[in-house]
Amino acid sequence: MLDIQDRKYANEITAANEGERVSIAGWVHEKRDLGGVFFLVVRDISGFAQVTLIRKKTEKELFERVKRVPRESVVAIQGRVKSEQKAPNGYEIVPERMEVLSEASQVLPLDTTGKVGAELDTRLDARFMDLRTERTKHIFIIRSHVLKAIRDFLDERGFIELNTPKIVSAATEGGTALFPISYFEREAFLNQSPQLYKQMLMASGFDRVYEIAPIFRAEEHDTTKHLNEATSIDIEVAFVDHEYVMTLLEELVAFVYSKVADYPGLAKLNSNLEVPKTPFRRITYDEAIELLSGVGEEIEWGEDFSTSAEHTLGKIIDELYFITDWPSAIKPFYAQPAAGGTCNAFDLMHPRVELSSGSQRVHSYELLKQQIESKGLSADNFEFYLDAFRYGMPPHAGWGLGAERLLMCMLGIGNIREVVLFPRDRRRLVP
Ligand code: AMO
Repeated sequence: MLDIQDRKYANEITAANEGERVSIAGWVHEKRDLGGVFFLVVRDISGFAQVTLIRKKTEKELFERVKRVPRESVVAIQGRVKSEQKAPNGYEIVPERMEVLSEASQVLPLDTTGKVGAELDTRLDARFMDLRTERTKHIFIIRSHVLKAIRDFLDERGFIELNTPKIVSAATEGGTALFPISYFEREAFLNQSPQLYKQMLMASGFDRVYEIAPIFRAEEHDTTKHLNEATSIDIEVAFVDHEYVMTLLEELVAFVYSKVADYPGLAKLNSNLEVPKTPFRRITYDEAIELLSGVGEEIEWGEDFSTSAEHTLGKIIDELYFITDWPSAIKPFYAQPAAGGTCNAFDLMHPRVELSSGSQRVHSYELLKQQIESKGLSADNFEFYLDAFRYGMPPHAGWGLGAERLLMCMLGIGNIREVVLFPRDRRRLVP
């Protein structure tokens, strides 16, 4: 048995290792038979290594075994490094031994070289295999970099990362979009947002918190921008207003773009990523309506923007922007009311889709209770939350940013499902 624990990654070897004996392990990406010469391309997470066999020089048994090994089988190969300018990373491996660690079935669900395209559904059904393609692999490496950049940014600014429950008793974002679950003898729900909990934490003295966690929305949408299980990046900050958290949000988004722009694998995605300049443009809800009416799209005051209105605005503005001064009537009960029926809430928009919403929150117990009731909700269901406002609650503000929306927009990806490992939507519960 080859000592595969001592293997080298494809990108750890260079022409400078000429003559050294190395072991590599990975998947059989491609096989090319040129008669007298046979190339086997082995893929690992770092890239590709070319294994070259010359019929006249290679031991016959090894030559035949390598030739027969099905594509996508997992192999370990030991051999000598030889410099070869035309090969990936400038070297090839002249093999001495090969072990097939796991033989792949002959008919593959997908072509991992990306030469033969596949429908998104086919790719998602065989996601483990789709992740072997360069494009998909880089999407998820970028996703990891994005979440790390966000944590770095917030940690640097004194935030604490906390985790709130995902099994809850009450809705936060309006009553319809909840997944009920049976919780012993009671009914419970999967949480739509950490909203109530992150606000309760403001009464604890933890004055800068964040959470990166799943949110569950039972919306029946079958669109390219909705998931039933999404990842929300939520923050809440005490002793500040909505303006403060908007600045934080635009700086965070610009920072994340700049980190992704520096990632070499971005080239595999053909995205035209441009790092946005801060501050982002701000328009009020009224100004948005005016812009829309200028192009013949009519919105009534107090109505949310439709997808088509969002697209029209996106075309007109064509950069990241905030919509501010929303009517209280269409924002949740926790948004702080302001003059003229508006509230201190905002949405951060990408020209394609909404990325985030947030607000300054109501921190007065009486007003909050009143707002809950004025939305037709029962204050009794919110007792646990309201309690936190009775014994010293500072003013506070925060936002929720959709991780998948951010990724899809930043990378120019058409369908949100592409940036989730195993997406949950109206039709998809497996894999
Ligand atoms: P909201 O409901 O606007 O606000 O959600 C915040 C952000 O989460 C993302 N998002 C989704 N992404 C994919 N699929 C979905 N079904 C989905 N639903 C939401 C979006 C959205 O902008 N509690 C407030 C936030 C706050 O005020 O702090 C909230 O949840 O990117």
